[in-house]
Amino acid sequence: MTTMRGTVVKAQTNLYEVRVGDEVLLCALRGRLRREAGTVLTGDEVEVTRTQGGAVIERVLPRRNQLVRPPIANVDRVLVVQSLAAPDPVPILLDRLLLQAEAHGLPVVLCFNKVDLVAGRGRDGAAGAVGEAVEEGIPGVEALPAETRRLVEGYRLAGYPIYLVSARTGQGLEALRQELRAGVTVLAGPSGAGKSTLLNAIQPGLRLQTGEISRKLGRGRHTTRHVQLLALEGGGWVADTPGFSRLDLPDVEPEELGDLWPEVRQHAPGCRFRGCLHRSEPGCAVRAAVDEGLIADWRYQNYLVLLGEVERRLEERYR
Ligand SMILES: Nc1nc2c(ncn2[C@@H]2O[C@H](COP(=O)(O)OP(=O)(O)O)[C@@H](O)[C@H]2O)c(=O)[nH]1
Ligand SMILES: [Mg+2]
Ligand SMILES: [Zn+2]
Repeated sequence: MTTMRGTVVKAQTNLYEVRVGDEVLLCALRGRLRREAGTVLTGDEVEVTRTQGGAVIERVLPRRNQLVRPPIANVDRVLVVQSLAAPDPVPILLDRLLLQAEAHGLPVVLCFNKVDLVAGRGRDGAAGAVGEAVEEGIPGVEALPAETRRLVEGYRLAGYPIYLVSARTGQGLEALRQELRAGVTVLAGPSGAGKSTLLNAIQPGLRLQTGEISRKLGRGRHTTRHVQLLALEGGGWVADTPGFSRLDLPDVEPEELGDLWPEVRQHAPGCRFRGCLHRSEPGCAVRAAVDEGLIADWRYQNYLVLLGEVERRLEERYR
């Protein structure tokens, strides 16, 4: 009996769509896999064999990572979508969302949407060539209002790949398509940021299930949500359900918070003391980096706010 290797693109109750090469097989589970729920997730790499009636999943290969909401395995990146206006970005909420992604060990791509609503209000009054992947500097960023520029540059200093796009005008979408063309992408971001619109603009015909709808489903009698991977024409897959709607802090110790904060993580090895919280300790390389403008001051201030929150949570636990 030949064993084939495939990827689960849709998990239903005891029935799975598995992509094997160019084919999608509807598979049942081999008996021993059937005993507990969640043994097979969308995104799982599996071994399947054909049977008289169809095909069965024989084995699930080890997962690289996994999310609970939505239930999905082997995610390659989280595309965090944040609108530059309507709704306005709230940086510390975005920072909390990024912490969730970091805590799951997932690479983040940051997408600022609705650039059409703010471009042209910057210093020189003209929209520049926004939409390039940002590596050195941010093309077009000078066309943005100063406050938006500070926001975007803070995350650039953090090291996140950044895309400035408009799902409405199509600005910047081609570069974003390129970024998503391999592997599995899960979207995240506040309601109203434009996740559904963006995905439909990237590939007309795709329909991202909105956060609103999935929350309603989640409250219903059958709380199991069936997440599906949608194939992008240029390659790559995107989950049809956004993730990370909760903004609670990951369960970390105070001295671990910096590990989840890329620009703190980058500079912390230079601190004089191990376990430095980067607050007021002498010889702190993170504070030095803030003073030198290598870390955005507002990002550092948000780090301190969330550090305080982690500490308070710890105190309450021992009270
Ligand atoms: N001006 C503008 N509006 C947008 C853009 N993208 C989405 N929208 C609008 O923002 C609202 C929320 O979009 P939606 O895709 O439902 O957001 P989601 O909750 O993140 O899925 C809708 O009214 C969209 O038409 C954009 O690039 N520019
Ligand atoms: Mg939506
Ligand atoms: Zn330090």
